[in-house]
Amino acid sequence: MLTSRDKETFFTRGWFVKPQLFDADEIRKIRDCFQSLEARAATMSETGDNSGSYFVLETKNGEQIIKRVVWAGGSQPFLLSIGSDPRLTAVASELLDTPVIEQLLSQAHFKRPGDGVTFGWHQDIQHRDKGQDTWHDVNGQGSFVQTLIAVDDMTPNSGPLKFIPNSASWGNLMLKDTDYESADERDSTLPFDASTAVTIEAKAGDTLFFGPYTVHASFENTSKCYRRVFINGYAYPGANSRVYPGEGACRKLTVHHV
Ligand SMILES: O=C(O)CCC(=O)C(=O)O
Repeated sequence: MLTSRDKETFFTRGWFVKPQLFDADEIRKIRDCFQSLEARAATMSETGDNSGSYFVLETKNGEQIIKRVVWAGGSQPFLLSIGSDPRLTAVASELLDTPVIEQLLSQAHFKRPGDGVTFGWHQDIQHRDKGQDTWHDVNGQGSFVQTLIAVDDMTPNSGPLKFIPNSASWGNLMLKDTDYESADERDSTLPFDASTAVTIEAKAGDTLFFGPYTVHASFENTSKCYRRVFINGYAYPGANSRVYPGEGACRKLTVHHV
C-alpha cells in the first residue's frame, strides 16, 4: 500500500498526504455526523460525556466554543466505521509494522469561522505520554500514527495544519503545555525555527499521515468557512496504558492486508 518513499518521508520529514483518499459522498456523510455532533454540543452547558463521545467545550463572550469531540465515533457509527477503514488502518499497520493496532483517537475538530480555536506548536507524543509509565515506545519508531481527514478544504486563512520539516527524527522535545495553548505562531522561545513551517493546503477528502514526534500546529480560522478535520490515531499494541474517554475507545483492530 505504501511506497518506500512514503515510509522514508514519514519517518524523516514527518508527514505525507494521500490526496482524495475519501470521496465526495463519504465526505458528505462525515459532515452529516459533524453536524449531529455540533447539534448535540449546543444542548450541553459544559465539557462532558454525551452518548458515548466526550465533548470539550468552552464559552467565550457568551458563545459556545467546541474545542474538540473526543471519541466522536462513540456516538456516530459512520465515523467509527471510517476509523476501521483499511485506507487508514492498513497504512497505520504498515507504518507501525504490526497487523494488530490499537485505535486511541476518533476525534472531531471544528474550527468554525472566527471561533478562535488554535492548536499551538506540539508533538502528539505530549498527548500520548503523560509520564508515570503511561506510554512505551514498543516498536522503537514512535509506536503511533496520526491520520487526519480534511472534511472541508483547508486554505491559508482557514487555520490549516502547519508542519516543521524533518522534526520526525527529533524524538520527544518535551514541549510545554503552554506552547500547545499558545496562539503565537512565531514564539521566539520555541526550540526550533517556526519560520521553516510548511503550510498544508488541502481539499476535502485529502488525508494527512504523521508521526508522534512531528512538530505541528494550526492557528485561527479567519476565513468565512468551516475548517473541520476528522482525526483517527493508532498505537502499537502495548504502547498505551492510559484510559481514553468515550464508549469503546482504545479498541484493537486486526488489519488484513490484501
Ligand atoms: O485541528 C487541528 O488543526 C489540529 C490537529 C492536531 O494538532 C493533531 O491532529 O494533533
